[in-house]
Amino acid sequence: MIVALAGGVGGAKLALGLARVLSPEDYAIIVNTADDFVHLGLAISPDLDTVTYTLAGIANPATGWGIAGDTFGFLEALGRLGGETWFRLGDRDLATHVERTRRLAAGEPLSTIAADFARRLDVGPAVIPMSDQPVRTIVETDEGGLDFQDYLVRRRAQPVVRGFRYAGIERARPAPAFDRLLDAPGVTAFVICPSNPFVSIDPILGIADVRARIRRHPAPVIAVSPLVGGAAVKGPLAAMMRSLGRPADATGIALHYGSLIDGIVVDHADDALAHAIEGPAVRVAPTVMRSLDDRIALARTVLTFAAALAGS
Ligand code: FO1
Repeated sequence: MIVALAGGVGGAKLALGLARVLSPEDYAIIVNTADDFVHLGLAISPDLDTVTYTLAGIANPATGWGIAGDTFGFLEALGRLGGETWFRLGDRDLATHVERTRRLAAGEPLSTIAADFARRLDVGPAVIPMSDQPVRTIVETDEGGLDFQDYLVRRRAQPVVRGFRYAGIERARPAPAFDRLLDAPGVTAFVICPSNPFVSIDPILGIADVRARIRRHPAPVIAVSPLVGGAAVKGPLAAMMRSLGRPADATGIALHYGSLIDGIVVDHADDALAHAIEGPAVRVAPTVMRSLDDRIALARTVLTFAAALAGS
């Protein structure tokens, strides 16, 4: 059983590659929910939807989020009424948010809804939110604390980042299916997908004693660096690392995860950095995923690396 930890667009690419090489019953994706927010009165879970749509093969290929070919009639009509249109909700995507909001209000746990949506979209592997309790990333910036989507989308990640808070994380517990996997002897590897460590992976690791339980589990932990050649493949990560005084490259990622990881996969562009990484084993391989074949090749690299570390 392979357990992947993923956030949004970057993580979803490797999550798809793994889905192509693993049988569904041997694979689960734990998804960050600290990007979630209530917008227009709707419960929005961007990373859950990005992973689910990507594995269902319906994600917008240009953005990685939202539904391919979606229309925006609702948003146009909302704009005419003076409503908030900065967060672009497509008409088909809207159905997900409306139905999730209804089922949450009826008292259903987020993980039950996520599992049902994945099943209805013919997604084989388990798509599991990190927690059924709300956790919200607050980005501390030079303008004060900003809700995550405000920072990333409305402000286009312009404010300078000073730190992060995860509101509600003290009360959060791993979702039941995640909790079971943390103790499952059948788990043979944990894969930290190339998502932003601060806003996509740390919220998952920061829940209760998740980090300690992963560390204690005998399965190897493999991370794929989301930074290639000192730049983030997607999103504001390199700028975040710099404003936090961290090396904005794969060595900074290895330092960030520290003793949690047994191995890290870095791109050929960072071959010269490989020797500077102390602690985890390093595998140099193509990590930029442009095509489906790239996603599958990286998945195979990760699984081969994990097997080698498990055997050692
Ligand atoms: N990201 C944007 O940069 N602009 C948007 O208008 C936007 C809308 C959106 C709608 C639904 C959804 O599931 C995701 C959406 N995202 C948008 C992406 C989202 O903000 C980020 O991908 C995650 O929160 C970070 O991984």
